[in-house]
Amino acid sequence: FLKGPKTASIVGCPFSGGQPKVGVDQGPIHLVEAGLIDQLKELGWNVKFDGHHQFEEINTANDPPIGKLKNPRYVSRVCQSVAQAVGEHAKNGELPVTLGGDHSLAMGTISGTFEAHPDACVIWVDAHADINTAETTESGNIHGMPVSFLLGLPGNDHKPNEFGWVKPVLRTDRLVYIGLRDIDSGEKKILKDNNIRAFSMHEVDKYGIGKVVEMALDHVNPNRDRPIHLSFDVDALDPSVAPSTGTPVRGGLTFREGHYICEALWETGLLVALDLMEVNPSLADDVSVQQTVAVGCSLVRSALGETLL
Ligand code: 6HN
Ligand code: MN
Ligand code: MN
Ligand code: MN
Repeated sequence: FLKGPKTASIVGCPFSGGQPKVGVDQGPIHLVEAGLIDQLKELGWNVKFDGHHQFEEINTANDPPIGKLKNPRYVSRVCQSVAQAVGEHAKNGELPVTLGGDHSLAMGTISGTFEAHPDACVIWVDAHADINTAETTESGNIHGMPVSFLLGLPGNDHKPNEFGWVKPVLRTDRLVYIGLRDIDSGEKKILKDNNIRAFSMHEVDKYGIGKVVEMALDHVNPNRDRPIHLSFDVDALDPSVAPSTGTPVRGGLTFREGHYICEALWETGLLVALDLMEVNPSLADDVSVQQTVAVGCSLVRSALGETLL
């Protein structure tokens, strides 16, 4: 995949069960309505989009919490079906672009990627580490937990059986974070105890984004030969750049820093899957929503080869 697959498959996931705020399920619908598919075609991609992913409806009344975890059955089943969709596209040699929806979906997308690319690495761009375990989670919101499930961290022994299909496909040294600035105390301990490499906004300020991306790649992909899965939570960007999202945190990536990450990963020729998560069009005024959706589309274009010159 020297310059990446030529077909991108859009996996739109109108799903919000991993967190409590309504509206994030409308994210993918807005991104597609804003013209993302034609924009990618204009970049030379063959784009497959067969409508937004359909989920089995689960009556939340029949889905009481298990331990602290909210909507556990619903989140699990949706993510399992997303894993299957992404896995199939990836095995076909296509580049799956998953549009969220909340970030619990990455449990599915990354599981799918590893089915096709067992030696892949993950670059997680986010204000948050999303690495709480079933024990450490304070909110019970599963969008704060997908990474711990994918790593198979201890403390997830208490992970409900419903999530038994999530295999520990990800190794701690094949994961790197960029953009962190709001980490729960339990998560800080997990990052330390497991020696997980993270470039917070402090490191972005200190070294600059160019150096940070290079160091991140040196860590997870020293020989630049491993397939890359980029999971981009739009709340990694500063709220002034991407206001319409459920858990905004000030002090985030600038417009250019966010785009630079996408451009630099495209340039590696190793990108095999992309997630764009947590766009919530119901959480702001019309102008802010339009701005956030437009930024979302342009991040995807950058990751898929749009250049400035
Ligand atoms: N996201 N650490 C918090 C929690 O609820 O566990 C926030 C998680 C945010 C998740 O933005 O994808
Ligand atoms: Mn499909
Ligand atoms: Mn996230
Ligand atoms: Mn986040």
